[in-house]
Amino acid sequence: TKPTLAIVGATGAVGTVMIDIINGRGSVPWGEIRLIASPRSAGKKITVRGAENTVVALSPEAFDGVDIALFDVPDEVSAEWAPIAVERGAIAVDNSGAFRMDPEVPLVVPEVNAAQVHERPKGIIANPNCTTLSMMAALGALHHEFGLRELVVSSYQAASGAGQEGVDRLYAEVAAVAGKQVGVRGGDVAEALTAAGLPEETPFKAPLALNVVPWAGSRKDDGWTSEELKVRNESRKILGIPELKVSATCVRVPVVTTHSLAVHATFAQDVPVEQARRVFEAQPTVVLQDDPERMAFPTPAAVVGEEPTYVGRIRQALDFPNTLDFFVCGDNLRKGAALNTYEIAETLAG
Ligand code: 2RA
Repeated sequence: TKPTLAIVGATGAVGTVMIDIINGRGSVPWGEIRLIASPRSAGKKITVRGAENTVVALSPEAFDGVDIALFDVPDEVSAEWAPIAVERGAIAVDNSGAFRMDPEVPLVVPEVNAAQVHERPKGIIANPNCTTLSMMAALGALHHEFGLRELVVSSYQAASGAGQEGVDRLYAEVAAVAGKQVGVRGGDVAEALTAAGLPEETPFKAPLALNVVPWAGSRKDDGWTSEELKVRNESRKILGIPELKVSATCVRVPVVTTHSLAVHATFAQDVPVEQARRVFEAQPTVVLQDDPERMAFPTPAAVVGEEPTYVGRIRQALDFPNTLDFFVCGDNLRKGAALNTYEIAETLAG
């Protein structure tokens, strides 16, 4: 019999993309697909692969008969409910931050470390944060070939990383400044937002329209943010390089969806650009878009809704040996969240 798949958080932002991905697949290995959400959303009807599916409320019994449960819910909900799903016999694949750095929970990007799905003493597999994930297909392929030693990255993170609330805020800010002479001396952006009646409280800590904000996530020690530490810790764990030197600066930009990263990566050996290109071309989940003569390079707006990671602007660093600079774009809601989680489930199903 075919395995039963459950999606916990089926009505949320990532859960919705997950169903979209499942609907777009040519075939799926699942018998039943069970949609689970908070009691508030229970009873809602959603079409999955042509059949009407009724959302059931999160409860221990909801996991009975489930083989693989995908969690797209806040950290505290995963922390409580993933172990319950495991008790009921399921493998939990969790997209929250609750288990990512637990040494007994593998952190998986299938094109980098798929075999680790089988090493799961707690019955839980974690999906990385979207910022790390957006560069992993590209970086994993290069590491495999050339041996990564050091990583310096700056992120350009989309508003949807902060959820629907973030998207709504960005649209409201853009509407508030549209057609106005602001962002110039005497035309303060923050004042324009206040004048338009926008609440002072924002998920981005500063105006995002006509601006960039060098802050994403929560405050950690010594001036770092949670997003920056996730890039460091998760990259080390996924690539299996515990001592990898990493420094990240995470920045929010006025983009709705798709995270971008400027990557400065140092390897154990010299990496000519042509060799890097060959590695990217051989990686099925990477699309190379890099032709300076034709101004071909990836941009986040063009990558929205795409499954692969787009790579461009590949250069050998002029002043740093064995080092490449390049730019990547990945849809933070797809490969950055729902798609990678679903690919882990596909890997489990064989
Ligand atoms: C963000 N990476 O972009 C986070 C979402 N988990 O805000």
